[in-house]
Amino acid sequence: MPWPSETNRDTEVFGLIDKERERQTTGLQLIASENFTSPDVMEATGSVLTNKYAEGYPQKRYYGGNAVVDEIEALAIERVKKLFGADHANVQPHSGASANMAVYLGLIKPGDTVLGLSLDHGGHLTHGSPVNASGILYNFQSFRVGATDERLDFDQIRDLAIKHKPKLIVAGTTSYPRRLEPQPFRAIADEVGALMMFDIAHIAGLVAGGAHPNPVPYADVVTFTTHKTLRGPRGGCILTTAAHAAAIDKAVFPGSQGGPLEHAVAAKAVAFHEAMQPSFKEYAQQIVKNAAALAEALSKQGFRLVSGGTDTHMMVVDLQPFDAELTGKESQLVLDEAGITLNKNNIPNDPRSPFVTSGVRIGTPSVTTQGMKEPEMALIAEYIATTLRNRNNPAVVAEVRAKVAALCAKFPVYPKRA
Ligand code: DSN
Repeated sequence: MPWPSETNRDTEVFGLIDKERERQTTGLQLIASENFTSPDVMEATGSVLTNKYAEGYPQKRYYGGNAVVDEIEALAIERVKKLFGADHANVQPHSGASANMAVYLGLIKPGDTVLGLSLDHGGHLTHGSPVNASGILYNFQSFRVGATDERLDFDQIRDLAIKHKPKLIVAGTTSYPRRLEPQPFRAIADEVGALMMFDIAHIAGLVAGGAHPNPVPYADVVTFTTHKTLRGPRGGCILTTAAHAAAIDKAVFPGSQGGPLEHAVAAKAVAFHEAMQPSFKEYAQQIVKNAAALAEALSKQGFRLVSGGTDTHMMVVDLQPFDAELTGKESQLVLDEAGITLNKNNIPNDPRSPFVTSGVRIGTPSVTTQGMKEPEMALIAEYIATTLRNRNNPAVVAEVRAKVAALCAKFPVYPKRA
């Protein structure tokens, strides 16, 4: 039986995919949680492995025909253990949110107290937001960044830990631009008898490339996504000490997922291989250097950097000193017109709602993959500032759009199609 695509290809969807490819490669992609995966990662993602059911784990499957899949998943596990120095890995979580929920399911009980960073101060939805299952099922208590330095305040975290006696402390962030030292979290967890989970979704690539401290030796469990700085396929992963391996595996399957996405697992294995290459270290260092250069250039343009700057791949920009009327929402929209993609983001203690915001979040993983360096960061800051200063002047915005396209043309992401 032929597939309909042999005689009547779905030009509608493939036309739209081409359009999206054009958008991604002719504009500046500055969303801190995105990246460009390699052609090899995409090939594995689009492979025949999408056809296979493989509930269970290597050598313990519920379906036949998994000899090859077992080899692929075992390879992914061995590679990621080596990359991060972990005792045990589960490569099946479909996403970071699935990974985090599996950890809660495996290590604590509904109603148990957990300590995590508040979403509006840089935490993640799955770190106890009241609208997320984490906040609905567990008693999350939140810490916040310090009022003056906008950095994690370990005295406050310790006080809250002593007061609330959490079963689990969640370290990790989605819009916090500073280094996350694992030792102080471990010390507090030990003092109050809590387990410690470190969510390194954003910084996994920096950790793998040696550009950020590795929390694996300190944490009971480490979770991450594979598609951000790590530059793999969309998906999640959990690393654990041997003591928690069985509980975590059980919580992923059968606890919270069914059939694993083995095409994604294969693509994760490819990404782990790529992250083990010496060039990935250079990549990770350059992401951080680019972020520092961009932060400095933006501050020269009159923006304020939350916490004064960045040590990582991202920065949160307070728009208020640049223009008190300008919101994150408006900035995101007009920058989109100029071919500059980023996201609106609350700044700590933001007077505006999360739908409007007084800030934007900017990251350098994608532009660094393209090969851009410090000189291009200065241009990007200039393009952002010019667009925002002239947001009511479509001609200037169009001029910036043309400059952005010209810059991107000098740094092609994927080989040109014939
Ligand atoms: N959506 C991701 C981010 O942008 O940080 C977190 O899951």
